[in-house]
Amino acid sequence: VASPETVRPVRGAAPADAPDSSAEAKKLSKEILAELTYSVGRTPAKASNRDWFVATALAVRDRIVDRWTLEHDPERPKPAKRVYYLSLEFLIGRLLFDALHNLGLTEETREALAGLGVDLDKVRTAEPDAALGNGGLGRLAACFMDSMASIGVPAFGYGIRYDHGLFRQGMRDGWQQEYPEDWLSFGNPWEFPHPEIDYPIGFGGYVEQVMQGPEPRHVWRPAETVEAVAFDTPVVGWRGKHVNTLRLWSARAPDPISLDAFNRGDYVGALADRVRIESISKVLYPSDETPAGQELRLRQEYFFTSASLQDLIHRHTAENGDVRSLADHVAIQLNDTHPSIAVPELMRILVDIHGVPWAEAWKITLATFSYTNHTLLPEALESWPVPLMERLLPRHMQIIYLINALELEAARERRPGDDDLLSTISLIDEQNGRRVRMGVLAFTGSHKVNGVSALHTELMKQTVFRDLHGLHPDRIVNKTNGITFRRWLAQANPGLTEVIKDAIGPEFLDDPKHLEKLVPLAGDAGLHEKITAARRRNKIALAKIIQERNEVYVDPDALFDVQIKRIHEYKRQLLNLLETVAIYNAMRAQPMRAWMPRVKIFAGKAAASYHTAKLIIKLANDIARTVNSDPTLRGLLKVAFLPNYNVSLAERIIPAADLSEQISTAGLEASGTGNMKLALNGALTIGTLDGANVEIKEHVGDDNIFIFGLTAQEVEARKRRGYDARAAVDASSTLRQVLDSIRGGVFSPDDPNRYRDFVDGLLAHDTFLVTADFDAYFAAQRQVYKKWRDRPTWMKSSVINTAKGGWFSSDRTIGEYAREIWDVVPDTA
Ligand code: B1H
Repeated sequence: VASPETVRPVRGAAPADAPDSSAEAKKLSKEILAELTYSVGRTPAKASNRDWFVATALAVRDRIVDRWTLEHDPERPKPAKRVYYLSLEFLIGRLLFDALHNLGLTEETREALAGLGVDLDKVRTAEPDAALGNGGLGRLAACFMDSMASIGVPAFGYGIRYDHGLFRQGMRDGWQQEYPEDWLSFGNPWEFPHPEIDYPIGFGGYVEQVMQGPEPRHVWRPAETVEAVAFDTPVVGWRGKHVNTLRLWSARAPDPISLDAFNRGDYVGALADRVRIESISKVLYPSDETPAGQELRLRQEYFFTSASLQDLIHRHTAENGDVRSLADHVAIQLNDTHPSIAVPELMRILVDIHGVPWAEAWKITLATFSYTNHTLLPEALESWPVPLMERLLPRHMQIIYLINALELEAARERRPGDDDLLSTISLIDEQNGRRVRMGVLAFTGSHKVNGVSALHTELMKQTVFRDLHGLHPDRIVNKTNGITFRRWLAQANPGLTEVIKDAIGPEFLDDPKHLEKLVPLAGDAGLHEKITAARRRNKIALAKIIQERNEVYVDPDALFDVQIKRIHEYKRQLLNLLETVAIYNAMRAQPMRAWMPRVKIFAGKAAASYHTAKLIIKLANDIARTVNSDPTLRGLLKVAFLPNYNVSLAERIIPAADLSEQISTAGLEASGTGNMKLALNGALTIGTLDGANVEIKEHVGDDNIFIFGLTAQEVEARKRRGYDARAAVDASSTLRQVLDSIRGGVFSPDDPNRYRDFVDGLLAHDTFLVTADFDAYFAAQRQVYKKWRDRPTWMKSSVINTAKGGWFSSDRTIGEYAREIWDVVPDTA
């Protein structure tokens, strides 16, 4: 191996002393060195892993850009229709391996760097995670970007370029601490800033009527203007066939400084306006499922929505001339209600600016938009106070009133006398101090509205959108979520991927349906041995992370029982913790029984203001400390709460998991996507009949999943009857003991009352039916261990989970959106 110091970067010539490698690796090596020298400005001798990362990313980016510019070549025919995916969140994580894998350059790059004395795996981890999202909703948007580029749907993703993504989670004494995240501090080699692509975004002010001919026109005169500046990241699809664009907007003040204030000597005041205006794109709101409700959030929503609409209309009119043909060439997907102000904004642009008559503009709007709902939790349904909307977006508020009047009028004609109906479908909620219901707005302005799993879509029809569904029975459709296999199998789990390739050939990399070829091999002992060996390596790697971060030793041969997701009461991490304590009590009662070794692994962030979720994290850490240091257990039970869960940590945990915890209260998890990632990697699911678990069960079969607990219907019925947690606890001595020990301070000797109110609260109002499902969950866990003892049977189920995972590919999901919602034909050629 050449020592880095001896290699001289020369543009145009391969390093003389590079190892004898493939032509591609030689070429890459040369390009990486050139980037290191001329773009990063470092010599190999002085270069850090981060410098090498930037140089490698830039070299790879050049290859992507070549294809990107080809696709946007003015000589090439324009795509008939483009998709615009509007999302306040894109949880993309690291991009280097995405790009390398999709371009087929991973091994060549490894070789190129090795020739320079550099380890690709170290370079890989030098890339910061782009954490521009909270959880599943943001990660889904990132998977969709990958799939749209892979199956050839011409698309732009539009969002916000937050300076600070989701906070970093630290632990102090087992309590979550939030620290600012700083992904941009060393620059971002993937993005192209476009300071010349900027749009004015107005706020406040008033609306004027001006006469232009006989018809009055409304003109909004904003009090304040912010500039939205574009930053583009190319998104390359599988085998490099297509490259789409992720365009993120950054806020810029029109005036960098107030010279008046400066000249008066008020140096802070001179910058105050700029700081205030640019705060729009500073931070991602860290709330998951519970909207923040602050003015800045509404500003963020309007800021990126308006910039995106201006941009796509500009592109449309440049290519097609007339704005009235918009719906023929443009499909806009609203990722939840966060961009739903797009509905009145498009109406404003069409009617006020382009002079399109209202009725025609409304047709265009309906044909252009579609909306994805991601949750039914009542507290998650966004609404904005009318006075705030009137102040910030006065013209939009007028348009919302007009849309509402016309919709209510139409409904009144169809259902005369049904006043209850009118109050539920109204855009204005009159019950809670007059608020605009963003879900109703998005529904009303879209031709299709989708849920994210079969069950969730059914519940949408029966609950929040019941009356709207009655009026528009063809509008709600289902699009069960999916995940990109390229990241979540091939990149995250190369060991398993190789084993599968050996067993059934490489076709599954192009089309995951081929994974089904594993079904006839599911009982094959030789295959089990290879998969077990691959998973064991992943478990050793995860054990090392647990050792480093938590200072806890775990046995790689133990069952790794994994619950990784945002911390939420409805996701019921508490149920898992109660079972942990139950088994801890049982082990202590009979320490010499032949217990199977097990590790309970938790990870996830809590919203900073969500006190109960933070207390659950503390409880997990208290239980972990007590259990891990109890010598009577002989190390047979370990508990680890891994701090700072993010995409990169998920990529380490998922390939090492044996058991996947998907135990939300039925009816409350819209879909879940972690459930799909874990099953695909061969973990068995223990779960309720909730979200996409239902469909996972249908695909893998009842024998290959552990289903327990109340169904969504039963949950409804229990709640209607009035659920009494105390009675459930009285009926279960195991649960009684568990709750007594937590309440009494067994796990919090430093503060014995820490969990007293919490446990009392659970007994008084068990909103998420933790106590109702406890016995069933405990029994299901016993079934897990029964099967785990019979390793061939377990492994057979594991193989079937991987084999049947193909359907959960986001390529399948995006294909369905394209055909059934967007009316776009993917170009898979
Ligand atoms: C999901 C959200 C969400 N549903 C509000 N809703 C937010 C709502 O910042 N906010 O205000 C942020 C996020 N996220 C998740 O979406 C569902 O809980 C999952 O079940 C689902 O798999 C995922 C993707 O559809």
